Amino acid sequence: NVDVVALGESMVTFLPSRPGRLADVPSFDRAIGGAESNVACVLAAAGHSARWVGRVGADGFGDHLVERIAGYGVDVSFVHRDAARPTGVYFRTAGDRGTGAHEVAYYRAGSAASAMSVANVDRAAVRAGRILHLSGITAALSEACRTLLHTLTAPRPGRPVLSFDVNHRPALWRTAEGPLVLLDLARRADLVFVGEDEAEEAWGITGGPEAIGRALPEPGVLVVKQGGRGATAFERHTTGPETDGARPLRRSPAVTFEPAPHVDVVATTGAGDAFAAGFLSGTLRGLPLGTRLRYGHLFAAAALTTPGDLATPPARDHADRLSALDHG
Ligand code: KDG
Repeated sequence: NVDVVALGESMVTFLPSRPGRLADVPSFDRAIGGAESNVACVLAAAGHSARWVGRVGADGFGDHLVERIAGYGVDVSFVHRDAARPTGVYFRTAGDRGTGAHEVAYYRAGSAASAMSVANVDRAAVRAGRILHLSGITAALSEACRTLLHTLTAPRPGRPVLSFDVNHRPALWRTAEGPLVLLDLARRADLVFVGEDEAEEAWGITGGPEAIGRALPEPGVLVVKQGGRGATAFERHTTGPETDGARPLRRSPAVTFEPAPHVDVVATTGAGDAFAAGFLSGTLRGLPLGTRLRYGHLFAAAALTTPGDLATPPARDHADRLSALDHG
């Protein structure tokens, strides 16, 4: 049995050799990306067992992704190779120093991952973990991927804890339904990660974490990321009898805010994934809500201070010391 299974598209990522507009950057360095496999890699680096389920082309970029992700200690034995479709890739620029804005150019339409479906994904392998981690990116890839997520998030006995990172990527959606699809998926999850800015952009929610909490009353744990300021988590304990085994009648919420440590940001990409991995690591270890948020911040700090998506998280004893120090 595995701690966490993450399903989604991974891509070869091209990082700029210099700052500047996409139009001007002369060369790029190859790295790997993909929100869900990022979470799996960071969790594996933090000592948990993780599996990534995805689909890549039968091409060199596909080989590179599978080899690199396996190199983190992630189980890749349920990754399918598609002989007819390519591995997705994307290019990005360095963040503007003033605004942090950067350009992203995706080349992933019709990719192998966009062909993931209920017919070709081994659902038993996906459901084999204690936690199943999914994100809204997959829902944007294709109709078949949306149906797959719908199936995987349906309530069913023995379902793993469902962790969902909203990951709203407006550039990927080709229908206007994106925000509604994301809201529906978030409502089916047990644990949801969403940025305050994302909730405003996707759903027009402007009232901060409390308002997001009101819009998403279903998940047992809701984590609202508030950028450099910190993050707020709501945990709703079941206190009453359950209606049909799924929806508790009464819940007593606990709310915790944890400020983020100050770091000199090199690139924000991958920070949300590292945050999710840190929080999930704390969850797997049965740590209290505030400590889970601190782990999220510590893991995110590592990603924020590297140019690529992925950074090695602090070692467990180091993270434990840092998180306790912070409290003192
Ligand atoms: O969270 C980081 C991801 O955004 C990046 O790796 C690329 O998966 C990606 C996406 O679809 O944007």
